[in-house]
Amino acid sequence: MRTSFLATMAAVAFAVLALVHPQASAGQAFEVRISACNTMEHPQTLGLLVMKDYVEKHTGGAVQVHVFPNSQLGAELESVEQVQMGTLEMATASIAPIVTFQEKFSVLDIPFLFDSYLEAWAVLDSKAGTDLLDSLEEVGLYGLAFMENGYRHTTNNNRPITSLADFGGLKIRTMQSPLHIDNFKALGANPTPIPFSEVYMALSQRIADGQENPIANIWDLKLVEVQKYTSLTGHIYDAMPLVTNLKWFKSLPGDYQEVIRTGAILGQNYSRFINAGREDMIIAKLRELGMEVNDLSAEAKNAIKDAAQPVVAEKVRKNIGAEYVDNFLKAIDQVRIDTAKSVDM
Ligand code: EAX
Repeated sequence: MRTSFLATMAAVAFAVLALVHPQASAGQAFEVRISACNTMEHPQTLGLLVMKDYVEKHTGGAVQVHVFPNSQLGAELESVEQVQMGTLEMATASIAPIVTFQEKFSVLDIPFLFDSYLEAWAVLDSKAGTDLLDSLEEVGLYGLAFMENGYRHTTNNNRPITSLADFGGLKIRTMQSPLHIDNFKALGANPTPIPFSEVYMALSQRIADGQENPIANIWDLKLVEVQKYTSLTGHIYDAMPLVTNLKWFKSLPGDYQEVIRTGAILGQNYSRFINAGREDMIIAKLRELGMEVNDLSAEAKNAIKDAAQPVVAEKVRKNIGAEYVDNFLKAIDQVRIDTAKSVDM
């Protein structure tokens, strides 16, 4: 009797110790389910697989990572909601749905914010980007990394977009985002929000003339079958933050948290490189399959920027405060200055 009481007390003490000593991970096992809306071939999903390998290897298999593509566990918004409620461990989502949870991310929805992928990555990896990820803690989430989605371009069935005027009256599918809708209204288009999983169907049934997405999605969704033109408008750079439930993540043993954080960054970088590296190849394949793909002149891009950027930026300033936006713009300037300095002889 007495022995068993002592044994119970010892077990309780051990359990309490394990709680207050997050390093004590021996013998504990965890399952991590990640919800993704993209296909298994999309760069961000491939990045998640890199993370899976790293995490499983460096925890000796104690943390098992399961990647669910194609919105199998729900669309982006619902998946992040599940993570917030603690019924799902992780999810990735584009900036637009993330804005629903933390409005500060809307600074990234300002059109033509970054001049290149390298610039976008440098800013997201600077304090400006990590501050954004940290701000998710205010809503019970923990931001692990910015998986890549890429520059968003416009496809449609009516005409190649070579100037601002070509957007006129086009019915364009957008994400369910007030800022994206404002952006396309400012361009003279007729934006129609439709869920990601219904894009192909909406285009094939002519519910919309066109849509906008990065090259990887244009390819994965087989839009070549239902769209004639891809115009490389590059109006918004889009990342897909990988988020987890703050409380759940912090309850993990400290060494596992560290492995997951490192794995997420490796996966993020992999998704960036594979996406940027594949885009020209995919464009060549789209052309082979009969799609007309056009670039835009600098003048046309400037006219598009001038029509949309002030409208969206003004709204973002109103929503999250001019100071936050200005500080973010300063961080972009700093990256530009540092880049220029690095080639000064
Ligand atoms: O890769 O367009 C969309 O709705 C998607 O969220 C996005 O681009 C995912």
